[in-house]
Amino acid sequence: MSRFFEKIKSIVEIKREEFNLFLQQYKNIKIGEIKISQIINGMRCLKVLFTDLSSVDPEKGIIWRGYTVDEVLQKLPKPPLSKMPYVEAQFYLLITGDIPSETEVREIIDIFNERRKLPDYVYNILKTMPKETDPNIMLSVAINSMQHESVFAKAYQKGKVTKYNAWEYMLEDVLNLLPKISIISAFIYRLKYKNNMFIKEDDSLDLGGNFAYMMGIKQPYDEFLRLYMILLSDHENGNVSAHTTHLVASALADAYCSISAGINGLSGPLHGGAIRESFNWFMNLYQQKKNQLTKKILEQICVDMLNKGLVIPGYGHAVLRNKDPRFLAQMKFGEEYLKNDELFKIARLAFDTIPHILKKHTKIKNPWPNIDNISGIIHSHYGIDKNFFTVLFSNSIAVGSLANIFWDRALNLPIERPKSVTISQLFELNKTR
Ligand code: FAM
Repeated sequence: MSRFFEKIKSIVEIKREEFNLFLQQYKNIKIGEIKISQIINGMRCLKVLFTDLSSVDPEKGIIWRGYTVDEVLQKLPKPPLSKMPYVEAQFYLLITGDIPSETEVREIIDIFNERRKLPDYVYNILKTMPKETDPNIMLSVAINSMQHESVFAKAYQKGKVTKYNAWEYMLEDVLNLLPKISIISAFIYRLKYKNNMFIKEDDSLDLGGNFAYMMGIKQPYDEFLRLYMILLSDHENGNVSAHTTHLVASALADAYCSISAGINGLSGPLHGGAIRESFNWFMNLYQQKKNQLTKKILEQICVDMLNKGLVIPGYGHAVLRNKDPRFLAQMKFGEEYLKNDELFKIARLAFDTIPHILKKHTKIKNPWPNIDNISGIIHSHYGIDKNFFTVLFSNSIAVGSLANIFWDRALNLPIERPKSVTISQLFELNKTR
């Protein structure tokens, strides 16, 4: 039994007991009220989900297992000569709750390297898909195609899964699947954009380093991939993709079905597509104005957009009420490596200009740039096609979502089934108040 497995086993035993005691004691405590507007408006701010892996503080931003973005970037172990931590270290933190030592990260890297080989049929399926297929859909199909390999699903069929051991089978699937996602993604990238010139993995590299290497993109893109995959790994499990993964898994579906559903959840322009929207906006500004764009012109463009009722892409947030530290971390990377990139210069100008304008519109609760603001500019600087951005998002959310569904099984969370209400029921409820 590996040291990692032993550690997880002991944490699960302790947490499970704590969780059950907590539930017994507090299950009838009320934690809030529900307004009709919240039911209609996407359940915004309703505290109805459970995760122990992270929470979003409106002022500090995302807190992973008690650590802020800056603390995680500072404390997690890093590859030699790297400024960004191992993605494997973030996975370890999310799944165990502890900052790993070098040795503990090494163990995860070795587990991932042993398990990342793809079955041949995955390559064949990808090669035979229509060339117009969206790369993120290709990723979802490839993951689904491996579903019959699920250790959890096979054990369930044989009647071996119980509420005490379900987590062990889920852990096997999570560890088998997570390292394969970047290998599939790199293959899709080369297939679609690089004339099918596939690059073989480098066993000496960590997940982020190998992903960039297999895409054929030079340093420091590996650094950005590590940063990006950590920053987007988990956001309190309530966004569309993470919540979908959790919802599907709640019916005791395996990790393959659950994460491919979550990845499909990234398709919409309001979630996974938001990076592209923001990138397109900056690109249009650049194409229309070239380097003639000044603070004054940009101000006027934004005022005109707001007067027309349009949203400024890459600004605002549903929960955060301060600058998103995930944006600031990417900005810092940009300041170091993209200073002369024309789009980055526009994004910099926008950061100095737009918040002041948005602040004048009191209905806009957060005038600051969000996570999606400059990610596309940085990926594109290293040659990534904008249609591939969502695949990179999928790789990132897989880290947190798979850790989350492992804990769903460890804590025996039940199938999710909220109750719906009709307009007439809402009328009736209102009459009785
Ligand atoms: N530009 C113009 N108006 C904005 C705005 C922006 N960037 N952000 C918010 N508003 C408006 C919003 O449309 C709403 O207007 P109405 O009352 O007329 O409908 C009002 O301000 C109040 O909105 P809010 O409470 O501050 O934000 P929401 O929780 O409703 O929405 C966002 C949050 C992120 C959807 C919204 O800020 C937005 O549309 N931003 C631009 C698109 C974007 O960058 N999306 C990526 C978000 C990213 F974090 C992600 O989840 N992937």
